[in-house]
Formats: sequence, C-alpha cells, structure tokens
Amino acid sequence: MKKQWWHDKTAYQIYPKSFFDSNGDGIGDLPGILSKLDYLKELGVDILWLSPIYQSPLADQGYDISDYYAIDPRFGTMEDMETLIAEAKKRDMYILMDLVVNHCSDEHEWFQKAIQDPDGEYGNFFYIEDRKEGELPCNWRSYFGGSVWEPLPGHPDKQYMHVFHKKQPDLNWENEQVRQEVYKNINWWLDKGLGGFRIDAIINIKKKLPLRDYPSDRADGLSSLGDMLADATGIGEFLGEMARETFHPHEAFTVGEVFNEKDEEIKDFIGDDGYFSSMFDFCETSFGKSAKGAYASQQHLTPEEYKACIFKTQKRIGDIGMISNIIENHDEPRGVSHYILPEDLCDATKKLLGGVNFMLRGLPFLYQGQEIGMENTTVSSIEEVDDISMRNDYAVALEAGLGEEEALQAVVHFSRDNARTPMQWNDGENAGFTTGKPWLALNPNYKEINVERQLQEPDSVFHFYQKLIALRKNPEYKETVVYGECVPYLEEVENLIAYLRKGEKTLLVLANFQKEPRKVELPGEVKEVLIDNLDGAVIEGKTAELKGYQFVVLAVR
Ligand code: ISL
Ligand code: CA
Repeated sequence: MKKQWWHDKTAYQIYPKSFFDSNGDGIGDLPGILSKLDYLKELGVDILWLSPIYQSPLADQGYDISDYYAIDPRFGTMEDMETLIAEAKKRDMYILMDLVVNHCSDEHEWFQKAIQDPDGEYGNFFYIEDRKEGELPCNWRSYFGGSVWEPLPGHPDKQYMHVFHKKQPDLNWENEQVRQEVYKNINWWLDKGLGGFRIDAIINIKKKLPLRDYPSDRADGLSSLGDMLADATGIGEFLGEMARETFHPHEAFTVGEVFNEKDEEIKDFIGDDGYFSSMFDFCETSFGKSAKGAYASQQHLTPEEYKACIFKTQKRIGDIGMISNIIENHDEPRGVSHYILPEDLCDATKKLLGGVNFMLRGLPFLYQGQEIGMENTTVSSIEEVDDISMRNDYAVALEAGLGEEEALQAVVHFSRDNARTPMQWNDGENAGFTTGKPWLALNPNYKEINVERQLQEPDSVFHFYQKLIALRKNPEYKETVVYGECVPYLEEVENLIAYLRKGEKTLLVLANFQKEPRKVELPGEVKEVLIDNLDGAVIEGKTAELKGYQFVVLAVR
C-alpha cells in the first residue's frame, strides 16, 4: 500500500444543522462550526466531513440539492464557507463536503427544465419513461418506501425514477453531459481548497438496463434494489473516470458510501489507484437488518456479533487499502445505544466500544457527540419524528399488522433523528445549541451528558477520545497505530475483544466486554500501559487481570 498524506489523520463528521447555531434561528450553521474549530482542534481531529450545506429544499435534510454551486442561506454564505476552509487550513485541518450526485432535488434547474421539455436536452439528465399512471415501468422499491416511479409533473403519460424520496430524482449517469457537469462542480470546489469529499449513496448510480422486474420480496409486489444493483455491472467505468478527471489530479481525500462490494472489487475501490481513498465499513451497521423492514430488525448487537463483524472486515481489507471505521453516522442509531446491550450501558462501556473501534487498522471517523457519549433519544409519538425514513419504517410496521404503539417502539431505535438531535454543549437552555427554538427536540439527557461538563472532568468520555487521538499521533507509536497489521487475539473467548497491532512496535488491545472480571494470558512482556479506561490495570508477568468492562492498550515486547 502506498503511503498517503491522510493515513495518520483522525476524521470527524459534522451534521451542520445540529452542531451549533450562531444566530438563534434554531438551525446550526457555518459560523457556528467556525466558532467551534478550536474545540475540535483540542479534541485532536484533523479532517472534518460536513453533511450537505448546499442550497436545498431540505426534503431529505440537504441530501436533495437544488444548486451545487450555492450554500443554503440557512447554513450561511459562500464567504462563510471560504472562511471556514481558510481557518481550518490555519489549524492544519481539512474540510470535506458531501458529494450527493446519484440524484439532485426536483427543484434543481435541470429537473425543472426536464419538466418543461421532457424530450429535450434535460429530459435525458434523468430517467424518464413513457408510462401512464398506474402502470409502472418496473417494480423497484425506493429506499424510503413505495415505487421508485413517480408521475412527471404536468405529463400524465410520463414517469421519472427516484431511488430515494420523490423529491430526489435520479441523475442519468449514462449521459456523458451529466457526468461532465458533475466533474466540473467537483473541480470547482476542490479549486477552492477543499480537502475532498464523502461520496453519498454512490453504488446507486449504475442501474441495470433495460428496465425489468425483480422477484418481489414484500406484499406490495415491489422488489428492494439490492438484486438490481448486484446485477448492474460497469460502475467502475464511471468511478474511474470521475477519479481521473477530479480527485486524483487534486490529491483529494475521498471516502465512499459503498455497500455490498465484492471481495475482488475492494482493490478497485480503495487500492493504490482506486476510485476512492477510502470507504466506510458497514459490516456492523448492516448486521441484523431484516429485508422485511426496520420493525423486524435486530436492535442491539452482542459483543460476539460485534467482534465477528469488525474482524471480518479487517481480514477482507488486509493491506489492500485503508478502510474507514465508524460506530455511527447521521443515518444510524447512536453507536453506544446499538452495540452495547442496554444493561451494560455506562461510561466504561462507551469508552470500551470507542477504543475497540478506534484502534482497528483504518481511518477513524467520529460523529459529532460521539466524543461525549451521546445516546439515542426518546420519542413518545410519531408526530415528533422528523426523519422521512423512520416515517416510512413506521408505515411499513403498521402494514405488517403492528399496533400504533407497538410499531413506534419497533422502529424508533433506527430513527435517524437519534443521531440528529442537537449537539449537547452545556446544561443550560437548549444545551447551549441555540438561543432560539431548536429545529429538532434535544435529547433530554443533556443535563448530564454535555461538553462543558466533560471538559472539566479528567476521566470523561471526551478525555478518553482525546487520549486515543493523541496516541495515534504519538511519534513513538504512530507507525504501528496507523499501519500495523491487525491480528485477532484469543478470538474464540466469549465477551473478550482482543487484537494485536503489529508494526515497528507491537500493541495489544484488550476489551473485557462483560461486567465480570477476567484474567487474560498475554503474548509477551508488557512494556507500558498506554490507554486504560478504568485506570489501574493489574499486570502480573504474562497475565492481565481485567475488571468488568475494562479496556486497555498495552505496548508489549
Ligand atoms: O438502504 C440503504 C443501503 O442498503 C441505505 O443505507 C442507503 O443507501 C443509505 O441510507 C444512503 O444514505 C445516504 O443517501 C441518502 C440520505 O438520505 C442519507 O442521509 C445519506 O447518508 C440519500 O441521499
Ligand atoms: Ca442558524
């Protein structure tokens, strides 16, 4: 693997709408992010991924872009964005934007022109089919529910495709002109000094054509998109072209939202000359999800299930490239509420989970609030829910025969609002997020869980993450933490997650994922305890005595 400038960095995802509101309108914004750059620097992160801030009707919270060259006024101005890039640079930090080009907004000029003249130039920017209402061109189901087909406004005999919401029409990547427009925009942003992009939903850009039905997997007669996407070969031609024309000449850092890649494709995606620098590991986020829908999906992973997922990915990736490791993002439940069983949830397990994930080989991505251990929120009625995906999950649960309360409880764990509640800065009004009315209700636990308090407490979750990040930058251990091989240790021992990192030095990561203490045989003599979530690890010769939920990183000989 060739070394790259970003390998030793730590990344952090910001969900701008919920990060910090500078002007009291209840919506987080760019000046808000700017005012927290020093906080992020103190934590130690280097790369900041901003979820979309482009002009958008916010039908899917900015993942529906109506102008790729403009900042939505709710988030700020182009000048604010330029200032943020410049101020980040002064602190040796890099800004990533979200590249959302599988689809745009139905309010984008291209789609408006397509509506005016579906047979003209812009009609071919989208997938538009001649079909009467009630007759579907094919039976694909959109991710947010219902058919991917929607009547084209003003044309009762035509329909357009949207694999997400109907306000997110899919762009036709088979059209060379579309691709050139996308590349032009990417280069325009990179020329402004952007560090790179996180690339949204990218596996969806290649459709299997000609259109045809796939076997239906629910009572609605529709088929989920998985089979079609697995059939649609040739995405590499688009991605390779995009990389050559944009990312590679700029040495931009890119991280793809890629699902279901085959083993033999890993090299193409993130190998030395891959389409992207990195991609996220979704092995554990997809674990236990049911084809029937969220209501039938598994709500927590046991330590054994979690362990199996992380090692599966580590073995698949090996030295081919650098995977990006997460415990959560803006689409997922809070990691601590998903990978820790409710009876085990406490500061010690939050640190343990964070430590296990962070020390894996790969680029660690933190999500805002993870550094203080933010948890899933509580919801008492569907009316309180903003997330369009959760609203669909709820409808699917009702259709499957669940009662209203039962349906709510069955899907609320997966609501994307869990990760989108405003950042908890202090225990004051609205957790210090806004002086106005927050766009989404806060998690009521902000009185206990907040940044201000954790900055004061030396053994807080915040300070634990700060130590992990500092270890990744420590000149003595950096090479091993960044490049060392990840070798599972005592893999078959239940509720123990342990692995070695073997580089110039050897590190041993031990996580006792149970409340009972245990003894662990060590592979060598311990030179130093580098990280300890409980302080006071007892090492006697070649044995470590771990307390319940203890997590340690040991330098071993
Ligand atoms: O069903 C899925 C994959 O099997 C979904 O996870 C889906 O691909 C994923 O949620 C895509 O997410 C991204 O694109 C969406 C947006 O709503 C999400 O917030 C974003 O992360 C549409 O732009
Ligand atoms: Ca604001």
